[in-house]
Amino acid sequence: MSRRFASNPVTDALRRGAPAVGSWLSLGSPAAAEAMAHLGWDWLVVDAEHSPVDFETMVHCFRAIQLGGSIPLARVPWNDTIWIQRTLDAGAFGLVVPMVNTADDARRVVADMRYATRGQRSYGGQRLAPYIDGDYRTWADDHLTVIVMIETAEAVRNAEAIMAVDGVTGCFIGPNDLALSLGLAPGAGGPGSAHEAAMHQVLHACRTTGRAAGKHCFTAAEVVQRIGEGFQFLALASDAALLSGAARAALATVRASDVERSTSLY
Ligand code: 3PY
Ligand code: MG
Repeated sequence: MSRRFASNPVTDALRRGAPAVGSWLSLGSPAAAEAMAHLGWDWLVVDAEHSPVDFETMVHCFRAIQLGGSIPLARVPWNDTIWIQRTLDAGAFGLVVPMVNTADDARRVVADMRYATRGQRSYGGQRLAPYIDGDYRTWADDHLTVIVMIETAEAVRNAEAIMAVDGVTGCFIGPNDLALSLGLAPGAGGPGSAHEAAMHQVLHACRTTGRAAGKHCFTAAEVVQRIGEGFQFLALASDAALLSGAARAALATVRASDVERSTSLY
């Protein structure tokens, strides 16, 4: 018997001020989603912005994530009505929407994620209905996780107005695009930098409005640090980065052992 959801554990955690830690699926692979899903992540995001994933593969990833006991979210490529509708119809429990720079942008996200009369999502998209306790339409309007990405200087300036928009669950800082927008190289930042100050301005806006602040982190140590600072929606790296990081470290151990050079069977 599959699990039925009275609410959405990710939205619930963020609304009560708790952290929710997940990772990014950039490989567009249901096999990778399955390998990640049973590890205990609170959520996994299928990334449709920077990966070649198509809708059918996305549904397979969502199924693998749910089967493994995690919650499937997705990042759409843009703040676009059609992408938002199709990705929700495919069965996402919530969306991460890039480049939300103004309160109007955020209002469009919320409207696209809710059925009339609360929004303008077209009726349909019932793939999740068998897994929902009660009616999917009202469940979706009340419980989908709505995460807007803050990743430009303009969005940082407007952060409080964006976060105050009714229906927004939280934000997610894209550190690389934010760096570019500030005239820095991707990966730039650190204590005392303009990049770090911008992130703390966003955190403050979230505190003021009672929304969850989030960020893409590239190390476990940073996830721990950011939770301590009050961030809640934290992504740790991605399937691609974790795979290549573990492979690089394992291979380096073999290469460093000298066994290849010093051993010959013939
Ligand atoms: C960024 O760093 O710009 C991102 O979008 C990370 O997900
Ligand atoms: Mg980005």
